[in-house]
Order: sequence, then C-alpha cells, then structure tokens
Amino acid sequence: MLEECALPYNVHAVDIGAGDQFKPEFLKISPNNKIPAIVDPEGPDGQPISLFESGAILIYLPARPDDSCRATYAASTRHCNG
Ligand SMILES: N[C@@H](CCC(=O)N[C@@H](CS)C(=O)NCC(=O)O)C(=O)O
Repeated sequence: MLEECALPYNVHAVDIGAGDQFKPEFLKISPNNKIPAIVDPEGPDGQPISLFESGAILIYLPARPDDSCRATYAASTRHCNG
C-alpha cells in the first residue's frame, strides 16, 4: 500500500524468530507484538502516529491528512473487480 500511495518509507526488519517483536521499543509501536506496523512521522495535526494491524494501516494510509496518497478506495475497488 505504501508503494500504491507513492509514499516514501524506510523498512525496519523485525526478527520474530529472535523475539524482536517483544522488545519494548517495538511494543511502543505495536502493542500486540505483531508485524506489520508503521510509524507515520506526519500524522494527524502533524504529529507522529504509530499504527498496527494490517487492516487499520490499509484504512489509514489512503486517508492521510495531507492527502498525499494517490490510491483511493474507489480506484482499488475498480481494480479488484477487474
Ligand atoms: N491481525 C494481524 C496479524 C499479524 C500477524 O499475525 N503477524 C505475525 C507475522 S505474519 C507476527 O507478527 N507474529 C509475531 C508474534 O505473534 O509474536 C494483522 O493483520 O496485522
């Protein structure tokens, strides 16, 4: 979805085999200790926001406050429906 939105991003590897998901710094971002999770440094009111759960991330990104995402639900629906 980040690619579809043409949003810049950095990938941070979380080695769940090594238990990285239980580290305090990751739990601040994803309290349910699961990937995927994102941090948007320019969230609502210009403040950083962290999100976890893929469904929440997929809903949030196209609706970002700065409207920078080029993907829309309507376009996605058309694409999925062929
Ligand atoms: N409902 C979550 C499921 C995410 C999930 O199960 N992630 C797995 C990897 S695919 C995970 O982080 N497992 C680590 C753990 O449970 O400790 C979502 O859709 O984001």
